[in-house]
Amino acid sequence: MPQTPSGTHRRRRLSRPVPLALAGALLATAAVGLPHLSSEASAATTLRGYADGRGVKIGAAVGDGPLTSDSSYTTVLDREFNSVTAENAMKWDALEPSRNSYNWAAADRLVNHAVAHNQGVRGHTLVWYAQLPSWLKNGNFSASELNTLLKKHIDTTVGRYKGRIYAWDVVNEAFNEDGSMRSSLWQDKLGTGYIANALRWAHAADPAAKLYINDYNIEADNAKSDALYNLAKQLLAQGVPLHGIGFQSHFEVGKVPASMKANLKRFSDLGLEVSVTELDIRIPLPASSAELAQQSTDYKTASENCLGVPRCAGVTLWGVTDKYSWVPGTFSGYGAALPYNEGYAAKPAYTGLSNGLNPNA
Ligand code: 9MR
Repeated sequence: MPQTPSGTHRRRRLSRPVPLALAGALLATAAVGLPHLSSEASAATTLRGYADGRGVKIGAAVGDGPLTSDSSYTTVLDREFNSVTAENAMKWDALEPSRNSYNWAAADRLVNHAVAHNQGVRGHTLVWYAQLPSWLKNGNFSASELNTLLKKHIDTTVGRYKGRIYAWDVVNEAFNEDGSMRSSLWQDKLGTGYIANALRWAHAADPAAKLYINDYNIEADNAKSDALYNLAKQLLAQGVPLHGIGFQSHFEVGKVPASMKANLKRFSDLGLEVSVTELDIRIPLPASSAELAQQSTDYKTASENCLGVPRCAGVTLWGVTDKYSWVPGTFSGYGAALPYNEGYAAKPAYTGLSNGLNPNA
């Protein structure tokens, strides 16, 4: 279980003879610093403890609301996760709501929080069809203007966080289910070449960041993942700086695809990193105990499907707790998709995920 009592640990320290000033300092720390003591005490058996031990990331998408207002949330986030992704704060509509007027506050808050808690940051996302500011979406820009705007967006955003973001989802959700390219502002005006350009610009802005193409419903071997595989192969052959593929992994309980591990492996065999980037496993509500048990198995299987493949960089969940998950708002009648319930109790899914990360489980 993730909760670990910290009292014993503290009392033991204070029972040693210590100078008065130091004793006072320790008492003061004990009064305000309980989460720190408890995170140290439980480090080996937390999700992040297991992930650190394997040299991989266990991440969570973080909303600015809970980050700034819910201390139970940050306690779990900082104890259990060694990586964070901005759920919305680094999307174009959040960063540049009106043209040339930037709002970095929420994105900066997350990056600063991560640095303070020794967490890596995955950047999400630079080029997407959705969450574009209306000045951009409705601006009737020419192809050459759009190219300039996209380059500026990438230079500015990647440049700002240079050295502090270990991986960027450069291109998000570029494909249709049948493997054709999805119609978008970028695809329609610039053609598929926007993908290589975006990757090159991002690489110039931060040569150390791993650059990803990210999508959903590509976890199985299917028409969409085949199309992405072919594009990835082409980009690599052209020397385009593509370093990884992000498998979002928004699953329904009992439906982790049987071909997931083999499918991730074929990308890894190209020399690419693979990451699970947005894992959640939704259940029709109310969730039965059998479904919660199946969800636990699914979390274990999904995480092992990545970690069992060479070059798996880690697993990120799309949230921490059912309290703030995007699932019920999008899939009517579904929810309970994350390892913590709304009251921050660890669900069976926590144990499944933990066992998936623990090489000795
Ligand atoms: O979780 C995000 C939600 O708060 C936003 O309203 C939504 C807007 O499109 O985006 C959600 O995050 C998405 C992510 O950026 C890309 N993959 C799918 C995620 C869930 O919709």
